[in-house]
Amino acid sequence: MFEPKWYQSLGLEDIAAKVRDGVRLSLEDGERLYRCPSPLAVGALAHQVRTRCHGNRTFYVLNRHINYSNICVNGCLFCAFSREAGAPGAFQLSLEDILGKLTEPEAAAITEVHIVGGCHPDLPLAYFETMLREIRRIRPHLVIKAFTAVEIQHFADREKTSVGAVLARLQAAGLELLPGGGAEVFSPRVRRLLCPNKLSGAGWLAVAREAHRMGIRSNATMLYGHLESHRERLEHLDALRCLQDETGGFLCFIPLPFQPDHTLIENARATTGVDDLKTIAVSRLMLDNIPHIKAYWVMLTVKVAQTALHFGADDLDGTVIEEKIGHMAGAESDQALTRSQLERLIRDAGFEPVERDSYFQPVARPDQTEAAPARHHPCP
Ligand code: V47
Ligand code: SF4
Repeated sequence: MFEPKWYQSLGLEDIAAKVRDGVRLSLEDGERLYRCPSPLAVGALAHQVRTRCHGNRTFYVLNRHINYSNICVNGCLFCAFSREAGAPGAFQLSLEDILGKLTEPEAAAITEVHIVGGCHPDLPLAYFETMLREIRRIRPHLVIKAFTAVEIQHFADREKTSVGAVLARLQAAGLELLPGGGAEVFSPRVRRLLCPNKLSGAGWLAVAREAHRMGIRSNATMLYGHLESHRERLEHLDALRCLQDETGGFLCFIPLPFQPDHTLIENARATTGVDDLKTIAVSRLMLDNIPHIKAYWVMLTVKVAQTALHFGADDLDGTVIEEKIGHMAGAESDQALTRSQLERLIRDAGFEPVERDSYFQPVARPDQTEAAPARHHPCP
């Protein structure tokens, strides 16, 4: 609801008019939204955009996460998941372990598998090609969303080949989409302090650009709530917006609140609920060309994720089944949600739940009330 007097009293009438008219927001607009004392006003603007794009629909997916290994050469300070090879807690799944996770009864109805790991020093690209081919063989209809831009660049470096060549081999083996991890914040200042060994922000964007050029769609994330400033968050969003203008390849953006337990960041604290909701809303408002904003319940908590549906988010991710990266850093959410739990959360928030596939198309299931037909929305 556009309430001119409300926005006027907050000094945001020009931003409200831009949102109403579909005009792109500047970084300074973004800073003013972060400074606004009323999270509800910022949320209402984002809700306007979300409703214009998706109506009353909120998406979820039946999916399963698999981490093939946590052995990683990068040692990012914010990461409680990774281990050096041979260290206590280091793991690496066999192909049988991975296929077993996809044949267990809990995974029977999933339409997507989300596979990521650390930057493993020794695993050759052939291991990942076999993994994808075997998954394709046993579950031919599953969409395989796998390997962050950071892993893809690591495979290319290890094989002494190009990112394009790696992506082509993985695509031939069954890779369809890249998940959005590894982006953190692109700021070189923050990366120097928190993840100096990791692929740079420019490098992350270059891998996404190459994937999009090859027809591989991808997601994007932002890890927030550690050392970064609001300006650095907004610059991160702007870099994604610019690449999206160029390629149109991003499907979804996922703000990831930093989970501080067992990390190497001193005096780290969890984000607050208001920062989480404002960040969802500012993301929706700044990213005027990325269609979907995901409230990832694993890291936001289920309650904040549900509330985020009124602050610009239109997707809840999905069933997940098993999660390590957030939980090893203290995430308090459960490991899994069922379809009926997801639908209840969405309905209770006043929205219409829509089971989607990995490309955000509604899934029609013969055993369910028919999913709503795909409607074309004029934005993003
Ligand atoms: O790549 C690492 C981040 C990412 C912490 O694409 C942390 O649909 C919070 O990318 N606290 C993994 N975050 C999660 C991810 C993701 C999740 C769900 C859906 C999708 C998608 C992507 O989590 C990592 C890293 O950027 N991360 N440590 C931490 N302590
Ligand atoms: Fe490795 Fe990713 Fe953890 Fe960094 S965030 S240490 S790259 S697993």
